[in-house]
Amino acid sequence: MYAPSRKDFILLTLSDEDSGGYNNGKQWRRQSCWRKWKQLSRLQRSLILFFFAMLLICGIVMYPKVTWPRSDSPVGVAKDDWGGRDEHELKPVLTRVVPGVLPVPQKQDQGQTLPEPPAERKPHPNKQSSPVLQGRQQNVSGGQSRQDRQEEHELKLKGSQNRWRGAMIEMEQMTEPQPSTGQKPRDAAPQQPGGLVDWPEAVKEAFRHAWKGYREFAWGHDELKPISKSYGEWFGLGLTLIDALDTMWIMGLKEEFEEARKWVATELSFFRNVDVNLFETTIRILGGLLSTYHLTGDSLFLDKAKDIGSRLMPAFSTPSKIPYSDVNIGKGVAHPPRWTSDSTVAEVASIQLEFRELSRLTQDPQYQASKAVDEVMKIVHRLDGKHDGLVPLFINTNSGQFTHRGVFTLGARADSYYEYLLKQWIQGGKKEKELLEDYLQAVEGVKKNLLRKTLSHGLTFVGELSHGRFNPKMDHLVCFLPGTLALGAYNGLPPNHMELATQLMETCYQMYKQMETGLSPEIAHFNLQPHSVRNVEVKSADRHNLLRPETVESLFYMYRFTGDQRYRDWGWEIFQSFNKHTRVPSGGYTSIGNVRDPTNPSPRDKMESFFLAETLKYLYLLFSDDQELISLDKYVFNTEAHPLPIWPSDP
Ligand code: DMJ
Repeated sequence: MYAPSRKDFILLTLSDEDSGGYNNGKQWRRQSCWRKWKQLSRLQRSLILFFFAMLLICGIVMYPKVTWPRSDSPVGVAKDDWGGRDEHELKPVLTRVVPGVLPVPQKQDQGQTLPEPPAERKPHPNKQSSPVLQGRQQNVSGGQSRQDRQEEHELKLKGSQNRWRGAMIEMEQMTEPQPSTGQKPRDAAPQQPGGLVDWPEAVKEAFRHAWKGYREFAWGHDELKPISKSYGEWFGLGLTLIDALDTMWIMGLKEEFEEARKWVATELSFFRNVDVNLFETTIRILGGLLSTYHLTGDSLFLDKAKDIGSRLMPAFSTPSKIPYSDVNIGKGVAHPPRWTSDSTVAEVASIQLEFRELSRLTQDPQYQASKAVDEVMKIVHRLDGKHDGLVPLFINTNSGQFTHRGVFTLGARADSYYEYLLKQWIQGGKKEKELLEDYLQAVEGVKKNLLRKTLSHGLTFVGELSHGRFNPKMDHLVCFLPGTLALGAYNGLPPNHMELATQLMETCYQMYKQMETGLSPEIAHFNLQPHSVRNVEVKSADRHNLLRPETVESLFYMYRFTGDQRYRDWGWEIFQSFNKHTRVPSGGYTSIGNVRDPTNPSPRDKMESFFLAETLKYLYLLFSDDQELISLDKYVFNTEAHPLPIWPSDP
C-alpha cells in the first residue's frame, strides 16, 4: 500500500542550561530569550530569520487574495452595493429568470417524480477476453524541460516516498485469469457465460468504483484526491457530482443518481462568494445541469441551470463584449485574470452551446442574443489575425482583438473553438452559415499548415505553427479532432474529413500504445526523421496523464459512424490501462505523473471531474450496442460530454 508521506524536518534544539526552576517573570523571559538567541549558532539564527522572512513574504503575497471585496472589480454590481457584507447577506446577483414565462419546450416538468433511467442493456455480442497489450517500448528518459516544474518537483518527492504498485490491479477488476490463487475473486468483473467480459458492465463497475471514492472521501466537494482519501476544491460547487449526473443516468445507476439529486436539491447553492471560471463552470456545471434536465425532465435541474446561467452573465459586460474569464457568482462581479486582460479563444468561444440552449429553454434571449454568446462568435468571425481560418490563442477583453498573434494550435487554448463551430451549426439545424464557413476554412487551414506524416511509420499528426515555424508537437487535447471531423462528415461535410479522421484516430491510439503504461502522455512530439525507431517522443515535463477523454471520445464517434470493431478494441485496451495504472484500491482513479514507467507511474492524487463526465461516459457509449442511447441524430455533446438536444427545425 502507500507509505505515509515522509516529512522533512529541521530540528532546532534550544538549550536551556540556565533555567534552574520555573520563573515566568516578563523581564526574566526577555533576558532568557536573548541569551538563548545568542547561544544559537549562526546557521540556526539564519534559518530562523529566513523562516520569518518567508512568513512575511507569504503574508504580503496572500493578503490581496484573502481581502474582501476585490479591489479590481471592473464590472457588474458596484462595489458599494456589496461592500462590507458577508456571504449570507449577499443578494442574488441578477434578477432570476422569472418563473411562469418559461414555457419549456418539449419537456413536462415532473417535479420530484423521475422517469426511469435507461434499463439495463442486453450484453454486448462481441465480447472477448482483454487483448494483451503489445509493442510497449522500453523507457527512454528525456531531458527535463519547461512547464509544470513545480508539479514535477512535487511528483518526484511523492514518487520517491510511495512506490506505486504499477502492476497492481485489484483482484476484483482483473479481466485475465488469476495466476496462482485458484480462488474466484469477490465481485469479479462482469462476465458472460464462457468467461467473456461484458465491456459496458466493466465500465459501469469502474464508474461505481470511482464514485465510491468520491462518495466516501469527497462528497459534495469539487474533486476527489483518492490517494490521500481527501478532496480538493476549485470552485466549491460539487463539481464532480454535477459533472457526473448524466453519466449515472445514462448508465442506469439509479440509486447513485437519486442520492446525488438529493444533494443538488438540498445542498447545492450558487449563492456563494466565490470566483469561478466562466468557461469551466459553463461546460461542466451549466452543461451538466442542462443535459440532466433533458434526460430526466426533472425541473430541479433546469432551475439550477437558470440560476448558475444568470450568475455568470456579468462576465459579458466588457468594453468589447468578449467575456472576462472569471466571475464572482455571489457578488455579480466579473474580471479578467490578475495578470492580463486577455481571455483565451477556447474559453470565450466554447460556451455557446450551453447558453444558447438556456435561452431556448427559458425563452429568454439574454444568454444568447446581442450582448452574449452569439455576439462573441460574430466578433471572432470578422477578426483580423487568423491564418487560413486558424485562430491565435488570446483575445483582449478591452479591444476585442486577437493578441499574441502568430501561434496556431488545435491544442490547449484553441481546441474547443473549432469543435464548437461545427457543433453550434449542428445544434441550430445547420442554418448558421458563418459557423460552417469558419469551420470548413479552419479544417483547410489545419491541412495546409499543421498536418504532417512521420516518415518512418506514416503517422499523420497535427502539429503547431509558431511565427511561421512548424513544431511537431501535439497535445492529447487535439485528439478530439478525429471525432469532430467524423461528426462533420456524418452531417454532410466532405468525405475527405472522414479520411483524415481515420488517420488521426490511429495516431491518437498510438499515443497510448507506444507508452509503457498504455496511457498517452499529455503532449507528444513526433519524430520526423526518416529512419526513427520511435514515432512518439515524450519530454519529461509532458509525461503525465490526467485521465483525459479526447481519444476515447473520438473512438466513440468513429465506432458509431463506421461500426468498425477495432475502435472498440482500442477503447478496451485503453480502459484496461486506466484500470491497471490509475485505479486506487480504496476508491477512485488518479491522474499519474509518468506514463513511461509502469512500475512507478507516480500517482498525482487527483481524479478530475471529466473522468466521470467524459472518459467513462464515452467508453460506456462506445461499448454499448444501443445506437439510440444518446443518438447523434438527436443530440450534440458539449465539450464536457454533456448531451444537448439538436433543435427541432421550424414547422
Ligand atoms: C474537459 O474539461 C473538456 O473536454 C475541455 O474541452 C478540455 N479539457 C477537459 C478534458 O480534457
